Amino acid sequence: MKNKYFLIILPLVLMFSFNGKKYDEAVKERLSVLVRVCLEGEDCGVSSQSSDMTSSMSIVATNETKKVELSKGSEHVVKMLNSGDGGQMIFEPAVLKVSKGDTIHFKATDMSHNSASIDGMLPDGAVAWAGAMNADISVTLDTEGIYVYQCDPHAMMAMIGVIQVGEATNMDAIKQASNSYKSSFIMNTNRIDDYLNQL
Ligand SMILES: [Cu+2]
Repeated sequence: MKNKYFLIILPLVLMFSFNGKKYDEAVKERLSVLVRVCLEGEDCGVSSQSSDMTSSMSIVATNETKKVELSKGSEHVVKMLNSGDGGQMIFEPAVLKVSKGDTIHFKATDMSHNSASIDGMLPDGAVAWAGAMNADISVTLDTEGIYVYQCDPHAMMAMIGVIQVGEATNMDAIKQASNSYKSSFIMNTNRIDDYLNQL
């Protein structure tokens, strides 16, 4: 009886030990291939990983939005243009940071534009404005917060501008209002987000 069990168990023990050995060898082979590739290959291991990280870091750095600095003086000029550095149908500069009580002079440099504040996109209690077509208009901003304005005939092309007076006290309200406002844009759809991100 003992011999019978032994004959059954022995092959099993041998089989397991053989398989175990085979498995260890297979792992060693795979490891040595990895080590060899990493040591001999030029585009392998730490160096390629670090260059990947460097390039992705530089992408992040270039995507970082440049913040607009406070404009000096108490009077600022914004041109209404058919074409500018930032694209077609554009206010220049489109993003301004000024001090409370400063005056903005909108200049009808190119034809067929105006400057008008947008309902719900200026600070509470701020005075709205609506310039005539092809007309310069000067606006004094006495209420702190963010103002978004547009050119009426080119609002759908996102011909808009943003002015921050003092602190950005109403940023949350402006961002919320911008969600429905920008849904009417048929081009330059990222403009309002881009502009607000510069503040
Ligand atoms: Cu316009």
